[in-house]
Amino acid sequence: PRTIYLKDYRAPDYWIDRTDLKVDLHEGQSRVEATLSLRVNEAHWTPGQPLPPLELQGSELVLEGAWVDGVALGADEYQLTEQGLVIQAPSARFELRTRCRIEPQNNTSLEGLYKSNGMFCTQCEAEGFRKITYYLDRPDVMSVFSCRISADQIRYPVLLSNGNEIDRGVLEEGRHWVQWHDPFPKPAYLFALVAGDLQHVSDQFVTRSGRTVTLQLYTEPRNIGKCDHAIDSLKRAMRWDEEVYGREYDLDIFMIVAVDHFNMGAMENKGLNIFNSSCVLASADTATDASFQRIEAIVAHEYFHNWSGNRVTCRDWFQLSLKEGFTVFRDAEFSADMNSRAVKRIEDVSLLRTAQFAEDAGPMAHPVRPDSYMEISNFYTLTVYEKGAEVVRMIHRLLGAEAFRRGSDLYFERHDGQAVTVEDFVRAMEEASGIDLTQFRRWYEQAGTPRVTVSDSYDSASGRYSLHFSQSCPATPGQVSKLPFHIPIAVGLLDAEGHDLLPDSTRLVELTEAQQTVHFEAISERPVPSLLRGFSAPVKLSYDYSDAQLAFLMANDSDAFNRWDASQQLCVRVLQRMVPQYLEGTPLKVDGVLTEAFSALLRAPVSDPAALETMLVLPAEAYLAEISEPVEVEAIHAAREALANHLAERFAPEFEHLYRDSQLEGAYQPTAEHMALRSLKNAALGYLARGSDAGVELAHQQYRAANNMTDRFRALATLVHCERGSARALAKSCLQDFYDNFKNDPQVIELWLSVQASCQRDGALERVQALMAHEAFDAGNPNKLRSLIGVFCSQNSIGFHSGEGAGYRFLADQVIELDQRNPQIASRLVTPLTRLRKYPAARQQQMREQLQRIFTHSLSPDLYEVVSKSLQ
Ligand code: B3K
Ligand code: ZN
Repeated sequence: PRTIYLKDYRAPDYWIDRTDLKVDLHEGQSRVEATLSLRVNEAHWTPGQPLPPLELQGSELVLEGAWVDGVALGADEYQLTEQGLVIQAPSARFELRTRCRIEPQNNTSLEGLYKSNGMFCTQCEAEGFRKITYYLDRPDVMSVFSCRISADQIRYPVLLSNGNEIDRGVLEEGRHWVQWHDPFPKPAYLFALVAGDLQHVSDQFVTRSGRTVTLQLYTEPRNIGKCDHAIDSLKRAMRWDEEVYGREYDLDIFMIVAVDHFNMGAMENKGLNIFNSSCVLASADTATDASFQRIEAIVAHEYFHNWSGNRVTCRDWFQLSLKEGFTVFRDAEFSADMNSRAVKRIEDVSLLRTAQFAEDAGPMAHPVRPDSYMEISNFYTLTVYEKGAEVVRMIHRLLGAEAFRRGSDLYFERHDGQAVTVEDFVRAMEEASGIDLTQFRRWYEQAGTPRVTVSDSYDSASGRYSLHFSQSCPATPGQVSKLPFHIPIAVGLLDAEGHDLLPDSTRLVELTEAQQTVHFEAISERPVPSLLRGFSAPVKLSYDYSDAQLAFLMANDSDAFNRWDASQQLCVRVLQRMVPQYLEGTPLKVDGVLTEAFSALLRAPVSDPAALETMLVLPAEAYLAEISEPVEVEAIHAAREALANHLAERFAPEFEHLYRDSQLEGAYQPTAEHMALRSLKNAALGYLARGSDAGVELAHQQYRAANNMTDRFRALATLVHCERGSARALAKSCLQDFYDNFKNDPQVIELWLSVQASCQRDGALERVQALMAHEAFDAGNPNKLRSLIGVFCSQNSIGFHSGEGAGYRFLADQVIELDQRNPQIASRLVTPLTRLRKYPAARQQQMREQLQRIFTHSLSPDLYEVVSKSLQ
């Protein structure tokens, strides 16, 4: 495959003002007729000169005919190439009609038009539209679409596309048609079509200017009882975008469709969002709190794209973070406003530190705005999404909420209906605020996670406290040396009583130099610094705290995020001291400071259950791996287990109280308060089951008595993951019971697969292989692949790395086979093998051998790019 470079960007030679599609759906061959109103790009052509050739992209299409201004093209008047269809334009404006055959029922890539459980649906971002018809399949070509769908009336009573339904009728042979028109010009990646035997729930939203919008959620009839939460979330998101960004919805109807086979979470097609069922359907009996919250966030994310992505779209795919980073920032703030702000921040930062930092340190590291790619599907990454959101968050912090809002208003107004760049976004922010972001732009250009090292000094005579900062950034592929970043660091200073010493409690320090010292005057005593409050920049910051200082921050910092961070850092330290003990074969010891800090935490009255729960969750093995070099898999696991067991034993009475005090009466409610109590209760349950057989029995009781999926599933997971002998038989019978009760519900079965895939007890690989042969597994469904194979390889470190490379061989086998059917998923699933350089030599070699074995096969561009870069 070839490499595409940002520096080679060139506007298209033609524009497509109108796109009229006729899609004739059949069980065998479907037909797509496309009529395009083309107009030469005047910037590339002067009258009198020959017109440039029109090169349309197309893939897996069978061309049946092409007509220019109504006249059929002869065989010598067009060329079919590897990329698509080339014709000579007759004039500066003309109409091209093409007719193609496609076979959606055989499309296993889930890109373009395909079938899921008997319904037709589409996924066009980034380059799937070219699998539907010949087109200028690039985001800077924006067109007004209409779409007439025809299909069998019995099998496909519901026919949907973007915009408004404008007409419908019946045809011979039991067929019918519906005509849709979308008045807003859009790139092809936002096109969508759905045909199926679907039911829907309907609601309304009145915009602040008084327009009534119809809201509909379509799904297969069996799921109709699982739609309310998504609709409620949608209404909250619509209101929030009006209040916080002044953005109103623009069509008269907004539709969501739930689809079981989907490569990603969801897709923001104009007026017709398509969702992975697991990211939209929920009921108390079948969905956990975590999935209720994820649904709220994703529904909001896709809705917010209507402005940040659809009304203002991307010029080219290098600008992907323009819409994704900004929209993730928007949905994170929405979730923070709807739930606990601190907990949302903690969850997002945990993900960033675990997975995005690992990406930044791996062979696929790239800037938030990449400057080259082979396959764009590989760049829907944590860097583009989550780090991109952190970059927007830093702009928000540097400008302040008001100037940021002026900036977003300017951006939306100035670029409405355009396909623009990250630069356009940053410039709007600069112009609206008067703040110079020249150096800040490096966040978009340079890959890698910056390191910030901090030391301090205090002069008691003058009352001057000084912080000395130095920053650097490790080399990443193609970028050896980096220039200093503009890094906002929120700093607080605590006195000996734990009170903030600074007048406004927090001061924003702006680092711009490689080395920089900042002074604080009139500081009455030597303070304990609270650094990077709220995680004000996506960096790795280090300051040489004593254990006692971390315990002090954990108890006293006024910044909730930093209280959590101090507890994590203290745990990390203790765990990192245990790793060499494990390797030397000496007993693992837990430091007393940590025990005391937990004692204080657990004996204090519970003011914020959600925040307390985050502190009871020990740093994940994946995070511990990210900060280790080389990664000692067994030692990390043993250390973490030992620490958890120590806490379980030491604080059994406290956990018992927490468990009893967090019980909820009455019907399940997915409210923030109830979710917080349930999460705290279930964290306590985990420790209780570690600590005693009575705790195991408690988990079993909870499993049986639960009136909601959160409590039931957490109890099941506790039993499955518990190392105590008394848990074995109970885990087995509950897993069976769970399966018997929920086997017809795909979302619940995903949970069932994932809890087993993540179980680290001996024989994990064999259990996963056995599950692949189980009727519950379906290798054609990405959710099932992710819940079983994905979870095993990325979350079951002991299982994946054990058996002399057996786990690596297993993953390579799966990826090789999957690449034939679904390259996007294959290329994502292979990720754990690409982290080979983190591991000791023997494992590294075993991982490399498997990557090399994959590489001997004929690969999709997706997998080729990831594997070749990992082997470099
Ligand atoms: N924009 C889609 C992602 C499409 C991925 C294509 N490979 C979902 C989202 O970010 O909202
Ligand atoms: Zn998005």
